[in-house]
Amino acid sequence: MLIRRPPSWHLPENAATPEAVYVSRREALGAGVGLLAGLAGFSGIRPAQAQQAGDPDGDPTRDLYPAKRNPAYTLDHPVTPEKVTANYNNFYEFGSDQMNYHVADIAAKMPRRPWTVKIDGLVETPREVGIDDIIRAMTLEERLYRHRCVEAWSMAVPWTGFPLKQFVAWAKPLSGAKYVRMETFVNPKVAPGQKRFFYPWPYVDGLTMAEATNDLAFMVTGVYGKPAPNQYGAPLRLALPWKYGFKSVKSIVRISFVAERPVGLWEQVQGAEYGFWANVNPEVPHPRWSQASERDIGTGERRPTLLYNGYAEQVAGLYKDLGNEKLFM
Ligand SMILES: Nc1nc2c(c(=O)[nH]1)N[C@H]1C(S)=C(S)[C@@H](COP(=O)(O)O)O[C@H]1N2
Ligand SMILES: [Mo]
Repeated sequence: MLIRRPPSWHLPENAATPEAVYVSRREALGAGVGLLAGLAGFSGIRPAQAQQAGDPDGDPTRDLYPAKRNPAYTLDHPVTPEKVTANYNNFYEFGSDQMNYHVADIAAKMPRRPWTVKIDGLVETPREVGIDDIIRAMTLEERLYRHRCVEAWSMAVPWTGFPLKQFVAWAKPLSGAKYVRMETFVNPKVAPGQKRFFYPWPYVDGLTMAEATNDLAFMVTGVYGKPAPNQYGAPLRLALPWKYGFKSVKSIVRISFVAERPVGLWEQVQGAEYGFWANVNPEVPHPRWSQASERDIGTGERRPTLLYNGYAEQVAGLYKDLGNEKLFM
């Protein structure tokens, strides 16, 4: 018999998790790091997995790191330590929030190569390109970005990658293209979360062409000055720092230029709570929790949420004429 448990997607962790578990998770991320480091090897070195296909140290683009930092992108608070962000991941293909500890280790087993990206839809020449050919055709740079999850936690990360607008120009979309749709791989053999049929895999999301060609839209290949470990969405993920994190698709295998607005995975699952625009706004609460403040997963501090996650100057203009749209969910 199938026992159906209600899915607990995107619950704020203090509501979703019994207090005891919540507290011990915090301890593990803070005081307990030393102990866990001995067991699992924080800092990216996991003895048991170092030789696996998912090891970022064996990445064929390793020579491109560290890339030059773009000084235009600064932060008003410190970068979150790698040992924290590397072990606090939202990546449902590899487990739900309640399994945060394991996401990194399960994801580490995913082979990083061969990896091809299908570029299709309204483009001059639809094609499939090897990830290394894409990365080497772009100019890598490092940017310090804030990241705000819809669950009201945040971090600040040194991503390496290339502007999405550089990729868009290279892909040569046709004039009918209005949106960019991005899709994650499907492989339940390496991604056990994809055996949970409740979710309409593959993970999909998208953005408008105007958003995609805004300077801030960034394709991530690396983090902390090296190729990104799998749990961050290797070998290619999106970063849209003014939007809730669920818009930033991980481990992308397909990028389509389309005329119709794509419906993201979260919008499909729960359209009343997760919309297309998903811009960060402290004044528009999620139906089940406030967005007025956020918790920094590095320091544990609470700080006020900023409109467009602090990037209003760069992106507010994109939304000037969209008064009737639900821009903040
Ligand atoms: N394919 C895929 N992409 C995804 C997700 C996911 O579950 N699957 N989670 C999203 C959410 S909700 C967030 S907050 C970020 C988390 O990125 P991080 O683990 O690097 O912090 O990835 C986003 N991209
Ligand atoms: Mo998120």
